[in-house]
Amino acid sequence: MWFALISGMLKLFGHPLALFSVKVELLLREAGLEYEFIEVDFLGDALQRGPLRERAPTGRVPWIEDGALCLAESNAILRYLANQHALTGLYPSDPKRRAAVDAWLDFGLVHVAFPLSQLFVQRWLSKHFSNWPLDIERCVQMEKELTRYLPRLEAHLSNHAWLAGSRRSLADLALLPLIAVAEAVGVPLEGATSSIAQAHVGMPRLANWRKRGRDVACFDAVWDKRLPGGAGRVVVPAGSDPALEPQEVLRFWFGERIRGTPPADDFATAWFGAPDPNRDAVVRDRFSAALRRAAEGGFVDWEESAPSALALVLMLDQFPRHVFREDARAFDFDAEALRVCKQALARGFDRELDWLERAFLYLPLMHSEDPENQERSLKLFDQLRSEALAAFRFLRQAREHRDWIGRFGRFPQRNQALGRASTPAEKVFLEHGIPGAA
Ligand SMILES: N[C@@H](CCC(=O)N[C@@H](CS)C(=O)NCC(=O)O)C(=O)O
Repeated sequence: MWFALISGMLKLFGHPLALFSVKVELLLREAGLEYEFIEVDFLGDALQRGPLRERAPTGRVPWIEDGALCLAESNAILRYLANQHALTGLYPSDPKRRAAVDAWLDFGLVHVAFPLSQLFVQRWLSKHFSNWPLDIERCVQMEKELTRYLPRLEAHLSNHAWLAGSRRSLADLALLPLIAVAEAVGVPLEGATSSIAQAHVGMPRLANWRKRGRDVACFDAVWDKRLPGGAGRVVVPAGSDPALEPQEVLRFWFGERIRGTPPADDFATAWFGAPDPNRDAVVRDRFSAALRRAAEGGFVDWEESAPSALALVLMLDQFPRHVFREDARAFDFDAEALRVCKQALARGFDRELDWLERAFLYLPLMHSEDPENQERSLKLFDQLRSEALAAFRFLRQAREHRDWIGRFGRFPQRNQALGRASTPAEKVFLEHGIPGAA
């Protein structure tokens, strides 16, 4: 009491959406410590200007003030609080056990928390606060870092219940809020939809550890509820890329054509001709930022009408094939394209489009390696051809694609890009068949 009167209550300077300050909050709640929370608008310019700038020891949140002590760096804060309040269950005094906690705290901060928080800023916060520019190169770098180190955590958790042994420790509290946003930033732990998950066929132990971590009494209150839809199921606000309109995508793809007519020759060449590095570069320059956003659900409002749903399908199904030619990432967006396509069909949007637009709306089905989707594709293109003779070319392609899946169960044309070994029969087909792109 005497101490509290002299020093005042512990102050935490942070932000409800700053991952590094959330981990401190988690410990304060877990330990039942009283504190005053002072929100620092780190997304604005509070750390560059204004009265708090001088007070922030490192120019970043979080920091705490405890009497005369002013301390930054989230891990240092966790250790200080654990020492100060004798939280030996979370931070053991035995040197060896403590070292294990320290090791995971450090590893977690450098190799996991840093890249994940960067992705969180880039892919999640930047959607809500448009003054944070999206830096795609940086995202790729951060994903690489995670691809290298998350599997280490996954492997470690295969024979440990918690990071530093059989009990939950500071290390778990430090990493839980970070791993909680994995899906929200495009790093799925379950299911293989991103390059990271594909490389490691999901990370079930990490996912399980996170589930158990959510049972930490205060976890939901502190963190989960702050993310729309709960962590991992973020609902991205509509229209997050105001610069791009569906019409721009449609004009780029179809030109100024009169509805119902066949495409001009140069467009047919662009769609069906040999790969053209110049066109790839144009698509990359104009649309790769939008593509990222589309993959993250940044254009959900485009799903609501026939023309904009078509624009979204073009973006997800066609653009990656230009931007990532000969690369596994060319197919990363297929599942999302297929979802948007099927939803548009369920809503009858194809009936509002002309034959050529419909053909492109149906294409994700043709690009699917699932035989059922192939059958559906064939039916739709057959129907389309019966309504517009000019759609014959698409019907022929639909037949070819269905046959390839019937024969091989997959598109051998993709094997190399996807790092799949070709079977002898596929090798013969690739060498002697006349495979088009799939
Ligand atoms: N290593 C520091 C990192 C803190 C940090 O990166 N904080 C972010 C918010 S999560 C920040 O203050 N960003 C402000 C900026 O980048 O200007 C820690 O663990 O506390």
